[in-house]
Amino acid sequence: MTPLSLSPVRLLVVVLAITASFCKIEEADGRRDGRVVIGAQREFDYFNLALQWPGTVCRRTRYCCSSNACCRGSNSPTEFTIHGLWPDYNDGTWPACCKRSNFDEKEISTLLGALEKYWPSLSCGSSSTCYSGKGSFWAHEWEKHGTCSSPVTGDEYSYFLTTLNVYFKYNVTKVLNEAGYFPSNTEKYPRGGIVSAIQNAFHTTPKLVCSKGAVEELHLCFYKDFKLRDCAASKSSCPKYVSLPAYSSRGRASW
Ligand code: U2P
Repeated sequence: MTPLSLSPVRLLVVVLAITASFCKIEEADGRRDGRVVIGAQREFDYFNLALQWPGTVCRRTRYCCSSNACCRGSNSPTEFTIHGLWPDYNDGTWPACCKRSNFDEKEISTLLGALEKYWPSLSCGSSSTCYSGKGSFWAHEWEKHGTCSSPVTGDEYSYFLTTLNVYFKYNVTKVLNEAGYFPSNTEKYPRGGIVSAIQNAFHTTPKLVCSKGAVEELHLCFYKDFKLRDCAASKSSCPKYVSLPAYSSRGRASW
């Protein structure tokens, strides 16, 4: 029997398997609002370097584990760390899980020290990956975003190296500190002041993402040659005055 001449029963099994795999990917992505284009072949338009603010993310930590950088006590991160380098479309959607390329930590073994420090997981538990079930935060970012970036950033190693290099080139935490914005559990800062500080330093408009009035993420956007461009204008999730919480030790050890 040639692969194309399937019996009706076999055909049904194949259709069910394909449907199940798509459901799994959508579940892995955690979004069902139509903004994710799974397994997209169309090339993306720009990059979004998504940085997270540990002071805000770590406030949600309830239980601690060895993989959660929020649980490192005085060694926990106090600067913006990397969430991911995301390829995006200009229309506000983005591709995800573009190729079957399972994450292999060995490929980035020489980068692990830098990744632990600047691209740490800020939660416990495994993230969903596109095809291989659960994995590390890095596995998730590679399979979901790295495989779609690869026409520009190349293989797994190059994706992580490129992201680290872009992160080092644009030190957002330093810019904010120099403009007088420091982590604080009492101060509120004007959202416009934070945006202006980045605009003045990098001549680009970032996107701020907030959770309960606290800055949770800052996104810098790039053309595909890594020249800076403005992030797409959208309604900010941040109020007029925002906080930049200082890290305070959280969570109960459970490992
Ligand atoms: O915003 C919630 C989650 O959606 C994914 N996202 C968002 C904006 C964008 O341009 N691209 C994108 O992928 C992120 O998913 P994650 O990488 O965390 O799985 C973001 O957290």
